[in-house]
Amino acid sequence: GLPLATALPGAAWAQKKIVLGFSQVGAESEWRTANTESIKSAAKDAGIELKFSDAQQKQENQIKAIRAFIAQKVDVIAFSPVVETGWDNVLREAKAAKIPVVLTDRAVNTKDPSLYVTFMGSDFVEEGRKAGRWLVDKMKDQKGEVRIVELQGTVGSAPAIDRKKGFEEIIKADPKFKIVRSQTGDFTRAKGKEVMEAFLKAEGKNGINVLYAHNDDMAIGAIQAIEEAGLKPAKDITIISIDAVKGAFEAMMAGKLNVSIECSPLLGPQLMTAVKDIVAGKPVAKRIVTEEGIFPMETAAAEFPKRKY
Ligand code: GZL
Repeated sequence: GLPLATALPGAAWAQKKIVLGFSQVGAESEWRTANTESIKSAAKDAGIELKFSDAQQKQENQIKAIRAFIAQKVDVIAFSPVVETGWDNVLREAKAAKIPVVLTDRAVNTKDPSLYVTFMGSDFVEEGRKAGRWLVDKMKDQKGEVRIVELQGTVGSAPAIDRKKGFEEIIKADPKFKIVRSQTGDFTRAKGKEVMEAFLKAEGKNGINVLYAHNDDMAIGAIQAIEEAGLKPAKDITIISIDAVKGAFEAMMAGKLNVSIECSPLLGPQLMTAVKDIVAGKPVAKRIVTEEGIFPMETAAAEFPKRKY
């Protein structure tokens, strides 16, 4: 008789390749490039065809990309929303086209949670709390006021809103902590340096005790500004940042950064598992939280060889 393979209907043995459309925020930070690398390599390992778009941190480019994925009738759409609001219309178009949507890394602010299947990423409020708790402990013997400047992430983005909220929730317990300046550095090294220069000019060389940066790239830019002002980063100004990317470990090993709170970009494998489960019609948790640690300067050299991003 016929060899078995030719007897089976096409679909049974030549499984159609899943097509995933992914709209990425941009390439603004070390974190982002590590996140993109994780997604691309996980798609390859999973045998999923990836259509990838870089929005250069512009919401309108993400919306255009999502519309293109709908037109191409991809199996699943995933994206990391650059800001929290303004997504309902395009998500309703995806729903009308019966294309499931996965949120990775950042959340959206919507009244209709049926517009996405799951949101996987860090708890940014907790990251802010961890930064606050580390500072409260570091300054426990400090009697006078602790003057803090804050480099916020992209205006309107979930990490910027939530990291600020978590940090303030912790430091408000003690009136000695004062955020004297707070401005966005848009998660980039260049803007972080530029804004820190302005903070130093406004507050004077002895007017700042602490820098709280919402990501390592802005902290690294600020470190350059602090050194150019003739101050010692991590000594004259205590520096706390978030992500724990390679650049942060290098700065900590050079004694220029005090602590980095981990925010893992390695979401690729979890995303591909969720995509396969969705296509297979399996239930997927509405919220998948990534587990993360805290890395102070003292442990940087020992941890560095183990880091994956
Ligand atoms: C956090 C991510 C943030 C990083 C920044 O999950 O959205 O965006 O903290 C990145 O480095 O630019």
